[in-house]
Amino acid sequence: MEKPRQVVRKFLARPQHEGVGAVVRRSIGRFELRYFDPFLVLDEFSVSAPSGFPDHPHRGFETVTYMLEGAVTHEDFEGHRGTIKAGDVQWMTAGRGIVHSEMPAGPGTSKGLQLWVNLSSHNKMIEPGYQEIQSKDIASTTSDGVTVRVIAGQSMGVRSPVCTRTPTMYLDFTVRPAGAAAARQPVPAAWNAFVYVLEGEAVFRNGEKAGPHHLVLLGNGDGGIVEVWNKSADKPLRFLLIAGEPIGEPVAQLGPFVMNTEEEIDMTINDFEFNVNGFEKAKHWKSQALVALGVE
Ligand code: FJE
Ligand code: FE
Repeated sequence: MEKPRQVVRKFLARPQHEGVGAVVRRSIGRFELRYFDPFLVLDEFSVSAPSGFPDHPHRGFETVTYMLEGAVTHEDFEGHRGTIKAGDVQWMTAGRGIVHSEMPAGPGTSKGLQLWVNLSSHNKMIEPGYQEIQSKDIASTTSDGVTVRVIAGQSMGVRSPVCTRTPTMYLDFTVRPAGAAAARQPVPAAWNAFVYVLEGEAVFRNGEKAGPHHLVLLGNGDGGIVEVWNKSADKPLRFLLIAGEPIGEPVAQLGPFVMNTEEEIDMTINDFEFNVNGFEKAKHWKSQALVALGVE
């Protein structure tokens, strides 16, 4: 019998302002949890028009946007454009450079999660790209009261088609109430792993509990499996289990630019300012979202 991973720390992600008029609950990436290798940021966002994340750059990592409610339209300086809705995921590789806008689409509030996954030094300057998967195409299965949607990696015999440059597991579990059902997931011993609760109450082996908006860091000394129970009589439990292989390199970050050294950050600021080395198309581009708002 393998030993389950222990709870190491628990954080409540409180709301803060980001972008333009948007609110995010940031867990990874805040002061107390600067970096959880290979993860740079985890934001649970909530945004309604005219607020959003207008034109901004990225370099050196990937952003994973998973929608819970409503929709977000993204546009970038290459002319790539699309809308992701509840249950859809966009896995974006910024690589050497992307400038894009991410704005809520339609009425009401759009909610979801955005995870920033770091890239190793030999992948930081790769060609940018997108993998978009609609809700209906996300692999899913149910067994013994546990349903999993596999965003990345594999679980309960199903596998995601997403290619992750940094080896990553991203699973969305729902555990039914009334029966003390549990999700059990093997995670490679060397990987860093955490649980983020979306709904209900997660119960861990040592009796530790976590409700919505809590991030639970799991220890890797024990390796083995992650075990999470739903002990509620009437409320479902929904949580994300995210894990990744640590990169183990120095991180130099300036907002949306993540490199290994300060020198590389200075070069990136220069590339962005002078529209070179991947930022050529930023020079004459403005999102339709900003054009519509009449922003000069
Ligand atoms: C960014 C501030 C930002 N979390 N969650 C600074 F707000 C952003 C940014 C986002 C973001 C976008 C979505 Cl759709 C969801 C987010 C931060 O765009 F990139 C920097 N540098
Ligand atoms: Fe962005």
